[in-house]
Amino acid sequence: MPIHNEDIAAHFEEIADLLEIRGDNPFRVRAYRNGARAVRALPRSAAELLAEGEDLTRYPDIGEALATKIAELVRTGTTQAMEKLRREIPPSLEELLRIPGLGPVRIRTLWHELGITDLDGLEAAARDGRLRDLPGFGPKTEQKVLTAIEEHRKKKRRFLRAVAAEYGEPLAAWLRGGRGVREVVIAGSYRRGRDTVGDLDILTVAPDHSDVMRRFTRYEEVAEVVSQGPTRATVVLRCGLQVDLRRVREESFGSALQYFTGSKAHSIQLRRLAQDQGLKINEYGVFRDERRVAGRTEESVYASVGLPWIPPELREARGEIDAAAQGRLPKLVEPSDIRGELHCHTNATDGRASLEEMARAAQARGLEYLAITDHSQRLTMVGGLGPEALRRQIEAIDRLNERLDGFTLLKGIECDILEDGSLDLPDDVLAELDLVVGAVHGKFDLPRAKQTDRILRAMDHRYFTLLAHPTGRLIQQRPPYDVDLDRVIAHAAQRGCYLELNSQPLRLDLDDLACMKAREAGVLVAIDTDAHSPADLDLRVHGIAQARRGWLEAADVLNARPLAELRPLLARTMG
Ligand code: DGT
Ligand code: CA
Ligand code: CA
Repeated sequence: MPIHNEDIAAHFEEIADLLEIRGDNPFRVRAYRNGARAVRALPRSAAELLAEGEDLTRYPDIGEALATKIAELVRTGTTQAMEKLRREIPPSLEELLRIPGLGPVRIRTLWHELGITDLDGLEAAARDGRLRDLPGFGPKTEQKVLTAIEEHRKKKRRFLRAVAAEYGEPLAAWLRGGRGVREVVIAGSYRRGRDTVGDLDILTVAPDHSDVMRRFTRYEEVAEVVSQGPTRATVVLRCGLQVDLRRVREESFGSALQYFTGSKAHSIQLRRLAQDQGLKINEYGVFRDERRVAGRTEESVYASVGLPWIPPELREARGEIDAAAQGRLPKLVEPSDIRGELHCHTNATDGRASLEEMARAAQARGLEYLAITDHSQRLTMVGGLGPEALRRQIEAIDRLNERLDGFTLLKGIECDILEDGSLDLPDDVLAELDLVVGAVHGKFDLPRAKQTDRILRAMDHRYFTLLAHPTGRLIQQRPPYDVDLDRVIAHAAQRGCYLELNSQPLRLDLDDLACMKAREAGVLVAIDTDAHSPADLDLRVHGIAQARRGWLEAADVLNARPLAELRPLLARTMG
């Protein structure tokens, strides 16, 4: 059974959750959470690396203890630590952690005092009024718990795009090995580049006698076959991700791809346009009366109604059909347009590689420049830089730049925006930098007007260049802070500074709609990776997908500029 890095990370997180419920040592809990992060940051599958005899302790943040646990998990599918916890603690308790308002301490109380081990038990107890007398609870909490359970049950679990890719791409590759298979494409929201997906919709072209459908239902990671037939099947993978497979004929491939890529709203608009022209579009083809006039390729489907092919990321019924009809579809930004990186960390703070390692890694990826933007002093937990430490880094960068050939390190800082909108470092040291990336890392709960003023004030600072992760959202974990983003965008346009689209799979912040607004306002967006290790530089694909959903062209992207064009754009913000 193959084990993905995401499985290993989830295993460690589960251990951390269970340890917390048990009330274990916080350092041990943190060690497992850091372990999960270190595994997610690996450049390749841990199982493959081990099979090749690699020593995992060579990778950042992986010590002997963690490496041993990873090896045990890869070898046996579990760890003794987990098995021991599962004997002590009902694993169903973990789901209770997903209920807002219930932390490990309360869950332990529920378990010890009332013997509650799962959601049904909790719901029954709340309805019977048995929660209100527990220590740390009350009638209000009881009511909140009931509402939260209801919300939780309604929510269908969605998967981060990066996680869906980790499971979906190997499955697609496996299907490509089937007899006579000509095409395998993951369609649906995944192909449209959405930041989360509900399920995967895979389309294949293969002859009737192909084994592709059986290959699908017998894939080793399938936990449940929901339905199966000669042309369609649905399975659920062990990780919980549902996958639909449809086998179509070659002459229908384009129409089926168009149909199953969606979005539904886009396809409805397209079909309406077709109807006006006496055509009928469905998943089998484009028809005039009963005669098929198109459908083999997606291009032919769009051409049949007089449109150019529309990139999947745009298919959200946000004006793309009109734009296509009027010949003003954007020429969307591509990975190869990116010339440099404007936000990254080194081991001077919470990054895991040295200045030189980060520079070499960026250069190896074809970039022309890399801005070093470690954290500022306010973030004491990660050893944020004060003026002296920052000056030492500036000198180190100057020295390294003399040795680098055809590549330039830019001097920057990810400077905390304090509660009153001032910056976390004095002007005299900021003045020595090429750029200042401002970021909010605390006081997320300020009221809207205060939060907005705080950020606008920071942007007005004479050395402010770029606003990092402008809304602070963590997908499915933390909502954006309450801020008037329209005003932030308008202010950036007026002030002549820039906004970031952070490519970390959990952030993707700015999101697609905000990118559209930034573009309309003429604000350049930096598609950054916020890399904490060399491998993180590859996260940009996710940011690019989001940027494309936001209609961004290379001309709208700050770091699509070569260094010579970038320099004056940065200088303009620096005093
Ligand atoms: P998801 O899975 O929630 O992230 O979003 P999608 O867009 O992948 O939606 P899904 O999996 O329900 O369906 C895949 C595609 O199939 C969808 O994008 C468009 C197409 N589709 C599904 N149901 C309908 C429908 O009732 N009408 C039309 N025109 N298309 C549909
Ligand atoms: Ca889907
Ligand atoms: Ca589906």
